[in-house]
This record gives sequence, structure tokens and C-alpha cells, in this order.
Amino acid sequence: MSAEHQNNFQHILPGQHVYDGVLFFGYSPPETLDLVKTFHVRADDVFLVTYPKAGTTWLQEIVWLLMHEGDFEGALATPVYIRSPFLEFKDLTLNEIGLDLASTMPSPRVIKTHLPLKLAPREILVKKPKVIILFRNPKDVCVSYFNFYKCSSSFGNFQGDWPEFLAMFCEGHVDHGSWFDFTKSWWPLRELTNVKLVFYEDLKRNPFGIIKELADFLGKQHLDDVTISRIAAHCSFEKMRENPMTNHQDVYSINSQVSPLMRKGQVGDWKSVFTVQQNEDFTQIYLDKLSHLEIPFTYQLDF
Ligand code: PPS
Repeated sequence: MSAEHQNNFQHILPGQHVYDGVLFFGYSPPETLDLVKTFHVRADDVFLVTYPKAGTTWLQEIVWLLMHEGDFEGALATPVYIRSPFLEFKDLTLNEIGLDLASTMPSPRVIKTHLPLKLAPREILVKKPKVIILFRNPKDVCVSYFNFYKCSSSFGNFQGDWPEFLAMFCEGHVDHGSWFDFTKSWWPLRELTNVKLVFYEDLKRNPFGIIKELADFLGKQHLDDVTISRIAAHCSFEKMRENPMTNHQDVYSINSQVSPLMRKGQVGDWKSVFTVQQNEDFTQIYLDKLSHLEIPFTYQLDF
């Protein structure tokens, strides 16, 4: 364990390890992370780049449907985590190995990764596939991650309290490492023509408009407004929460009684968890680390 990860935190992730300075759970083992770097990217791939809890599953369902011409029947036949592989994930109980699923999958592939740029497949920068980066304000990310740490055996069913988790998050002592480092690493790529940056809060505010933008970006301008509206409706929080192909209630490692993956799906839930002091401290940490990037995060929706 590197010096920066030698600290007072009690919680140990199952199979916890540090890879190139980034903390991981055992479901992204070192040999998988090695292989991810040399993964063969296809020019017609779509990579979904998100930090955990940014709304990945939502984006996966939307983009899979766009890339498959609004094939709702197909979407309702297979879980989203099989249709859209999580590249660096290896779960032998679930028989889900992202790299294997992706390698054998016909194009167009919709591939999820939570990796910071330095650990992502190198060919992303060479083959220039479409890349969609999804950002969500870090306070809501942190609250969502806290609840997921508690409900998931993959994360060791976290028994600590919120202040402890908040400290872990701020230190980057969580699976997939620092949100700050992840965000800093991908932000400069937003200017590339093959990259689109989307914010969770914008998707929440204007699902039809953002899905239409995504359709244009993905070369799917021919999809009509009726199809775009149907995708938006199919991917609403309420619909995805009741849909067994998206709600992850079949996943053995998630105890939905403690907290489901589809938990609240709101902007601003952080206000019900952060104390005034915690909010001030977190804001200061954010300002110290990332304010120079001027990323337009939204922390509440006014409607
Ligand atoms: S994962 O496991 O890291 O890939 O999780 P991820 O999908 O990124 O994040 C889960 C959070 O996204 C919310 N979510 C949604 N919000 C709005 N609309 C839709 N359709 C939707 N689907 C998932 C989910 O509720 C988690 O956020 P919280 O705040 O915990 O509710």
C-alpha cells in the first residue's frame, strides 16, 4: 500500500489494492487493469466515461438505445450491464467480465469505464472513438457513493458513518480513487470533436434536449422526435427503477433493502446529508483543488 493510502481509515474494500496510485476494490484486479490499457478500441465504439455514481446506468440505457435505433424490445430482453460492459470489472460469481464481454461483442459497442484517463485504454486517443463524459456535482456523487458502499458486498458493506465516508471521499480513499483526480484528468478532452461532455443535472432538467444532442453527436440525427421522447420516457428514473433490466435488483452483491442502485435520482439530495460545516469544508476543498478549471457544476435545480 502506498504512503498516501496509509491512513486511519478503518474500512477495507474486498480485494483492496492500489494501482498506479489509485485505490481499487478487488473487482478491478491489477491483471485486469493491465489488460484494459492495451484493450483494442474500435473506431465505432462509444465510451461512457463516468466517476462512480455520476448516473452511468442512466447514460448506458440512453446511449444503448440511441446506438440500436430505439430497440426497446432488445433493451427489455437483457440487463443493461450485459449490453453495455463495464470494462475494468471482473466478477466471477456474476460471470461478468467486462473485458471479455466487450471483446466478443459486435459493433457498435457501448462501453462503460470509471477509470481516470491515465488508466483508460490507450487506443482511445489513437482510434478516436466517440467518448461521452458524464459529470455530476460531487456532493450528490458522494452521498450516492456512501449509500452504495453500505448496500454492496463488493464494497464490503461499509459500516462506518457519513463523516468517515466523506473524509474517505475527500482523500480519494474510495474504489476508483479520487473524484477530483478523475475529473481533472478528463476535463481537457471535452474540446475534442469525438468527445461530448454531459452533466447529470442538465439531463435531469432537460432529458429530451440532451438526448437529442446525444443523438446528433452519435450520428443518429435520423431518429425522430417520437423515438427520442420514447427513449426519454423509458429512461426516466421511475421507469428505470421498476425495470428489471436496469434496476440491478438481480445483482447478488447489492442489498436493495439497505439501499437500491436506483435510490433517489435527484439533484440536491446532498443537502439532506451534509451539515453546514461539512458543506463549507467540502466547498473549500473543491475550491483549492479544482476551482481553476471553472467547471459549471449545478448543486440544485430551481424548479
Ligand atoms: S454506478 O454503479 O457507479 O455505475 O452507478 P451510477 O449509475 O453511475 O449512479 C447511480 C446514481 O444514478 C442515479 N440514476 C438516475 N438518476 C436519474 N434518472 C435515472 N434514470 C437514473 N438512473 C440512475 C441513481 O439513482 C443513483 O443516484 P442516487 O443519488 O444514489 O439516487
